[in-house]
Amino acid sequence: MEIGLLKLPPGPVVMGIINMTPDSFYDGGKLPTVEEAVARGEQILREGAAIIDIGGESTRPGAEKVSVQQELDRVIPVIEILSKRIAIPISIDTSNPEVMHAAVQAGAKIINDVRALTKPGAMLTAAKLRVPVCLMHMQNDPDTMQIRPSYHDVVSEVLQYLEQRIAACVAGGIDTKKIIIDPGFGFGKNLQHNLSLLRSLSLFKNLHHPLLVGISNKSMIGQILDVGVEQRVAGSVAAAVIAVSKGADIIRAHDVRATVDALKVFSAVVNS
Ligand code: 7PM
Repeated sequence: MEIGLLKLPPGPVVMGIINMTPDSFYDGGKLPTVEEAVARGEQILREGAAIIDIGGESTRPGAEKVSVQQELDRVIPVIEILSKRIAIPISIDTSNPEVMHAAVQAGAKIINDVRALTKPGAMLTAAKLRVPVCLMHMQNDPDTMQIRPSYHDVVSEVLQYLEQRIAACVAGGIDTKKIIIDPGFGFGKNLQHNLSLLRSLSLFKNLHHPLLVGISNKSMIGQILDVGVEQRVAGSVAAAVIAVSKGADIIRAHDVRATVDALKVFSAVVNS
């Protein structure tokens, strides 16, 4: 797949996650060190990911607010080291223009924004940086999004939002070929909303942009299985396979090897 000038391997690919936050699903409670994060990045690479996503802001409801400086301190040293050591592109999970700019200077190749470039200055900064951007749908903000998510028709409302954000970003100078879209599983959605979006995921292909899906370890899987976050691997992999069967191009995942293996089985069947 090609996203602007960025080349990715053919077929659906996995985006591995490095959470530089104290509430990462992996390092319960403590902030990973730069060394730990770099080691995690090298592991993600070995396990077959095509992209590494690095974020320093927790978007969990009730998470402590981090300043721009804190976010920079968390992610920039890791991006500087990893971008020199590994061949796959790094994406920066941020909504702040200062972080976008510094991350791309440090070697990041993709901007992944759960707020779809709605913060002041974010769209202009992304346009000037000329890197691919992922626009994600979220209802309300991280603190309030899970209080009472409500839609008349979740699928058409998320589609309409992404259509509007694509149009705004193109008008704002972003190359349409560099826009990735994401329905934002779990971001202002209850279980029924998430299931409706996954069931109807193929409709997002009508927007004609690469489609990214992040379901890995989310509460959607926890609710279906009634298990904690450490027991969601198989459920997450199942959801990833369903997503690619409906046209997802990029799967954002914590358990990279398991997800890569599942997508290889999927692709073998499709290409046979
Ligand atoms: C706490 C709560 C920690 C939620 C981490 C999370 C997505 C994303 C995230 C997604 C895109 C997580 C989320 N989720 N970016 N960033 N799509 N594009 O589960 O679904 O990792 S953060």
